[in-house]
Amino acid sequence: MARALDSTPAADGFRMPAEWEPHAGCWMAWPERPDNWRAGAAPAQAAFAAVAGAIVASEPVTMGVSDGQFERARAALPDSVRVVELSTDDAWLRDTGPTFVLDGAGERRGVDWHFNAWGGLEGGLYANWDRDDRVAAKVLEVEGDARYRPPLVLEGGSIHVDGEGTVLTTEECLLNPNRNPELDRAAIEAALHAHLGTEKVVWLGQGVYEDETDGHVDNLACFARPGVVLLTWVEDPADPQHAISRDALARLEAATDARGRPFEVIKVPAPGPLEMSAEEAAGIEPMEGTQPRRAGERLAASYVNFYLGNSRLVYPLLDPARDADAGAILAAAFPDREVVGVPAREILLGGGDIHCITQQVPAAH
Ligand code: KQY
Repeated sequence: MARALDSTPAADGFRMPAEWEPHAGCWMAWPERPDNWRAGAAPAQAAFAAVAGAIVASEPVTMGVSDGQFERARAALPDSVRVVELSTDDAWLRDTGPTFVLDGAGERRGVDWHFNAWGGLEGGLYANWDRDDRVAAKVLEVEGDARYRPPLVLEGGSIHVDGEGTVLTTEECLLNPNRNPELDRAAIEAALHAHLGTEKVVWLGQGVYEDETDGHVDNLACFARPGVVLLTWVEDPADPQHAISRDALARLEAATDARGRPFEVIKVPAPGPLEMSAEEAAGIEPMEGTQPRRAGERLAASYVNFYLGNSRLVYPLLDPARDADAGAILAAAFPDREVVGVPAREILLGGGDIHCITQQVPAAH
C-alpha cells in the first residue's frame, strides 16, 4: 500500500468537488453477507446490478467483488461494468471508499478516512470492519491516486459539499462520541475544512428517523446546486420524521452558505412510512455482533439518497404512491439529467440506499 501523504488536501490546494461536477466513473461493491442481506443476498444483488446498469449508461462503473462471488457478479452485471476483486465486510462504497479531491490543475487525490462500521464498539453495525477500512486505499491504488489518511473517523455519506466552500452535515453523526470522541465541534469543523477544502459547515440536527448510520446527511438532504438544498419531508405531525425535517428546514432558512447566499429549500416528500415485513426479516441470518433485524422496524426511506451521474440521476423506487412525484421533483431540480428510477427496497432493507452504495470518481484533467 502506497505511503499516505502527511499534509492535508487544503494545504496542498485540493478540494472536494460537488457531485454534479464531471465524473471519470463510479465505484460500487457487491453485497453478500447473509446477516445483512436477506435470502443469501440474491435480491440485493439483483438491485445492485440494476443500479450499476442504470449508472453505466452515464459513466464507467467498477464493481468490487469477493473471489467467491466473482462469477455470480460477472454473470449478473452488464458487460460494460468492470468487475475487480475486492475484499470487503459489506457493500457501502460511499462510506468505505475514498473521498476524492481535485486541485486547480485537475490532479486527483483521495482521502482515506478511518472507518469503524458506523460507531465501532459503541453502536457500530458489525463487529469486524478491517477489510472495509482498507477499501479506500485499494481503490486509490487501482485509480493511481495519491492518498491522505487523516486521523479521523468519517463516512462519505455523512457529508455533502456544494463545491464552493460549503459542507452540509448532521450533529447526530459528526458530533456522536462513537466517531471522534476527542474532537469538539470546532475541531471537527477544522478537520472537515482541512480535508475537503471547505470554509463553512452548515449543521443540521438529526438525520432520517431510525437511520442506523447515526443520521447520515445523504439520506436527509443534499445540494441540487450551490444555494439550493433538497430536503426529505414528511407532512404528518404525528410522524417522528416531521419534527426532524422541520428542524432541518429552520436551520437551513436561518443559514447562509460559504459565499453568503441564503438557501432555497426544495421539499422532497418521503416514501411510506415503510417497515420491514416478517418475511423480509425472516430471510436475514442473525449473527453475533451484527445489528439484528426485526419485523415491523421502520425503514429509513428517502428519495434524496440518489446517485448523480454525468448524464443520469439514478433514484430509488420505494413506494408506488410517491415514486413518480419524487421523480418529477428531482427532474425539475436537475433539468440537465435524465432521471431514472430503480427498484431499491432490497437496498433499503440493508440499511441505506443508492447514494450509500456508490462513490463517484471526479474527472482529473
Ligand atoms: O447508509 C449507509 N451509508 C450505510 C448503511 C449501512 C448499513 C449496514 N447494515
